[in-house]
Amino acid sequence: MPDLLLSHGYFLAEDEKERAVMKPYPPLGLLSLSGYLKREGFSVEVFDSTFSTREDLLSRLDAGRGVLGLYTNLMTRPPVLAITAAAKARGWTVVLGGPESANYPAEYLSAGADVVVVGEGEVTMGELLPELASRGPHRLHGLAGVVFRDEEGTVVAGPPRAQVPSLDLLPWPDREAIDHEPYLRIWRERHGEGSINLITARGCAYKCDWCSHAVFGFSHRRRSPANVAEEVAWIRDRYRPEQLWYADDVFTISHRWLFEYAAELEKRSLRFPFETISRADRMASDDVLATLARLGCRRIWIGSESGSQRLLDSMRRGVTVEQVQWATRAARRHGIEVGMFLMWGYDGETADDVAATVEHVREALPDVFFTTLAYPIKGTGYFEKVKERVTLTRPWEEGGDRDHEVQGRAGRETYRIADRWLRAAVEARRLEAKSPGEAREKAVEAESARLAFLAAFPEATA
Ligand code: B12
Ligand code: SF4
Repeated sequence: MPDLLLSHGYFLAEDEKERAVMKPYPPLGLLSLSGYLKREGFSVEVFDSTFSTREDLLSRLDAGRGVLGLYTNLMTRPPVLAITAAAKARGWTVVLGGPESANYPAEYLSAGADVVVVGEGEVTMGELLPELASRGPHRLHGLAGVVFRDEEGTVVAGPPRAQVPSLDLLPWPDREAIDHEPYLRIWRERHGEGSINLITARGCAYKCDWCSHAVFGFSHRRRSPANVAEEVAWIRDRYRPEQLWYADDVFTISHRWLFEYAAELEKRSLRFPFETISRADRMASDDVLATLARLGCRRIWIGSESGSQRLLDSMRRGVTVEQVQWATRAARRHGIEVGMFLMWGYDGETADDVAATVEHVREALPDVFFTTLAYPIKGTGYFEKVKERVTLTRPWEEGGDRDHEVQGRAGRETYRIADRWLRAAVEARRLEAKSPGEAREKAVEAESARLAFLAAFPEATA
C-alpha cells in the first residue's frame, strides 16, 4: 500500500461537453505533488480518473486502505463528495486539496473529509503524511496550510503555508505516474496532433474581480527559462507530442523571461507549435508577438471579457478595449490566431454594454471566441460584491459555483439571445468581403436577435 493514493473526481465519460471538444489534459497539480513526495521518500500512486470510471476507482479503494488525496475544483464537487464518502466507508483517511476545497473547508470536512490542504500542496503534504500517521487527523494543531476538525469537532485552521521560494526547487511533474497514451491517442484521433500541457509559472498578481486565487494567492513565481526548456526537451524525447499547451495564467507576463526562454529553446533546437493564454496588455509589443510566432505559437487566447470599458474597469481587469483590439490585430499580423474569452452578465451590465461587446468582437474579428455567463466563485471580489443576491439553483452538495445565480440579473435565456446576436453580427462581418448576400442575411439575423434581446433584457425594457 503506498503512503498516499492521489486522484481527482473528473471522469471524461461523465462530461458530455468535454467529449464534444475532446481536448483532455493530465492533472498537473497531482503530478507535481507526486514528483515532490516521491523525491522526499514517500511512495505515491496516482489513480488518474480521467479515462476511468467511478467503479474502477471504488475497486481500487476496496483493495486496501491508507491516505487518499483528492484534487477539487468547482466542477467536481458532487463526484469528490461521493468518492470521499465511499473512501471513508472503506476506512481511508481523506485529504482534499485544490481551489474548491480551499473555498469550502468546513463544508467538505462535515461531508466526511479528514483534512483540507489550503494553498500549494507539496510541502504541506510532505509534513502532513507523517503527522497523520503519528497524531491522527484530529490533532494537527500548528501545522501550516491545513484545516481539520479537532476531537470536539471544532474546525481548526493552521497558519498559512509559506510558498516554495523558487519553483526550480520543485521536481518536474511526475508524468510517468500516469499513462499519457490515452491522452495522446485521443488528441491524435480527434485533432490530428498529440498535445502535452506544462506550466512555467504559478500564481497571478492581477486582481480581476471574478478570478479565483484560492491556491496561489496574488503571488507570482516563474521557473527559470533553462528549467522549463529542459523539461520540454524531456517531453519531446519521451512523448513525441506534435504540440504543447502552456497552461499558465498569463504566459507573456514577463517579457524578459519570454526572450530568455526563446533563447533557451533555440539553443536546444526545440520548436513546437503551441497554444497559450495571455492578457492583451502583456502582448502589446511587436517584439513579444514576433518571439511567440518564432517559437511556434499558433493560437493565443485573450481574456477580453467585454467591449465596455466601464464594465472592464468595474471588473478590475486592468486592460483597455483598445489594447485588446490592438493585440488581436497585431497577433494575426504575426500569423498567430486569436481566441477570445467573453463574459456576459457581470454585475451592472447594461444593454449598452452588451451592444459594446458585440461591436468590439465584430471589429476585432478573432478567429474563435467563447462566451460564459459570469458566475461568482466563492472567495473572489465578484462574489463579495453580489453575495447578498446569490442563490443556489440546487443543493450545495449537488452543484458547484457555476450554479450560482445572481438575483436581479437577466436570465440565462436572455443571454442566449445575446449570444445569437453576437454570433450573427460577427459572422455578417466575416462574410462582408467574400459573400455580400450571405452577409446581409446574417446582418438581418443579428438585428432580429438584437431586438429580441432588448425586449427580453430587464434594464432595457424598464
Ligand atoms: C489549466 C487549467 C485548466 C485546464 C485543465 C486541464 C488540465 N488538466 O490541466 C482546462 C482548460 C480544461 C480548465 C478548465 C476549467 N477550469 Co481551469 N484552470 C487551469 C489553470 C490555469 C492551471 C491549472 C494548473 O495546472 N495549475 C498548476 C498546478 C500545479 O496547481 P494546482 O492544480 O492548483 O495544484 C496545486 C494545489 O492546488 C494543490 N493540490 C492540488 N490537488 C491537490 C490534492 C491534494 C490531496 C492536496 C493535498 C493538494 C492539492 O497542490 C498542487 C501543487 O501545489 C488554473 C489556474 C491555476 N493557475 O492553477 C485554472 C482553474 C483551476 N480553473 C478554473 C475553472 C473555473 C475552470 C473551469 C470551470 C472553466 C470553465 N468555465 O469551464 C473549467 C473546469 C474544467 C473541469 N471539468 O474541471 C478555476 C477553478 C476555480 C475553483 N474555485 O474551482 C481556476 C483556479 C482558474 C481561476 N483562477 O479561476 N482549466
Ligand atoms: S483573470 Fe488572468 S490576469 Fe486576471 S487575475 Fe486571473 S489569472 Fe490573472
